[in-house]
Amino acid sequence: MKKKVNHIVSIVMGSKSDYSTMKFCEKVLKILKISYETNIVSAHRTPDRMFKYAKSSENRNISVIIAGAGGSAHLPGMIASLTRVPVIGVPIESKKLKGLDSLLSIAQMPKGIPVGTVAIGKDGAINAGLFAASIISNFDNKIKNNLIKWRTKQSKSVKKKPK
Ligand code: RP5
Repeated sequence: MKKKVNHIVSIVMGSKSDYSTMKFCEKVLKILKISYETNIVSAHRTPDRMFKYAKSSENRNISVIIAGAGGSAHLPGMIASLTRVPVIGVPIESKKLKGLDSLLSIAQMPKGIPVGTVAIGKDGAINAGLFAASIISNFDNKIKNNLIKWRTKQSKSVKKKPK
């Protein structure tokens, strides 16, 4: 019989200050009953940690990586260059440029190493969790059903009239 794989999403962020945004990924994954881990890994402040983290991700059974970073946000691209695990980048809203710097740094990867990029801030963090769930639902029926239920609930919550 085929052994059931436990799909794990790995959430990383460049700084503790990113957690106020990245906690929304955790929230979504919890609702959808997806296993996850959360770590601080900085491309420029902890480059050795980043290298070890990315290099070990395939052997550690990680299905999707969600990487949040702000400013000159090279973390998602650097991780993606070191693993074939799909990486979703969350642009953190920076103080000076409101996250436009983060967005462009993550989205504008030159060809060869892709990073799936979501919107700046909380919406992006939520969508990153949902996107990871969509990827995992290709291989896991339990997660697929949880995602379908979540979407049905969302549709039902939208009123037909504004008042
Ligand atoms: C990036 O620098 C982090 O992802 C964070 O968004 C930004 C600012 O970090 P802190 O100065 O708040 O630690 O590496």
